[in-house]
Amino acid sequence: MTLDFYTNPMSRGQIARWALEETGAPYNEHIISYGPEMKGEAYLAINPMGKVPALKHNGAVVTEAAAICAYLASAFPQSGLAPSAEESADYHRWMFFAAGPMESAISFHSAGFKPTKEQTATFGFGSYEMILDVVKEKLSRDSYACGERFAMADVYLGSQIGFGTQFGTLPKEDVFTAYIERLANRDAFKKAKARDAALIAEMQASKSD
Ligand SMILES: N[C@@H](CCC(=O)N[C@@H](CS)C(=O)NCC(=O)O)C(=O)O
Repeated sequence: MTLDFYTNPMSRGQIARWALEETGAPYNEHIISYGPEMKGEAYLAINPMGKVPALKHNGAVVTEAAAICAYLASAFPQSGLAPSAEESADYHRWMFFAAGPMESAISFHSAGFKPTKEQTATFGFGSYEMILDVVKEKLSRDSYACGERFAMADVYLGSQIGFGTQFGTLPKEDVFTAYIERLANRDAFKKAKARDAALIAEMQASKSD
């Protein structure tokens, strides 16, 4: 079994690292720097988008942080993070919601774009306000994406909410803070974040040398 993880600590690679740590599977880490290395021939052969994260498992490449989360949950069923039959609807619904409409709404909103009433009907994300209401209502009803049990969908949904509240692209509502606190208690979360923080510190130290 070979598991190669391509990332930069200051990226959505943090989501994939958390997912990897949740599986407990050993992996080889490849730090890809922004700029020429990420846009160079060798890395483009792995991800033609020239973006991180990417994963190579036994030779097969998976890109897109959400797809990496979902892939890992099914590739390592012993981690118990794939959904049961009863959880499957919620799992897929919230994973895709977070990766598609929610991410688009946050990006457009933070870029200052406000869709017209007509555009909210044709844009898949509707509007930032709609997304916010829907996800707040969900998390005031349930502790996790699939109800009362943590699943891999929470790595992705929780990361969107965590980054959003951290960078100010989502409001620091109590319902979000409480969800993030539940997730941040996980050993895999702590291990993943500690590794990325150490790499960021190393990068910053080498810049100031
Ligand atoms: N949709 C992709 C987005 C990946 C992405 O945009 N990664 C950024 C870092 S967070 C990146 O690699 N940017 C470098 C670039 O485009 O040059 C995912 O979810 O994995």
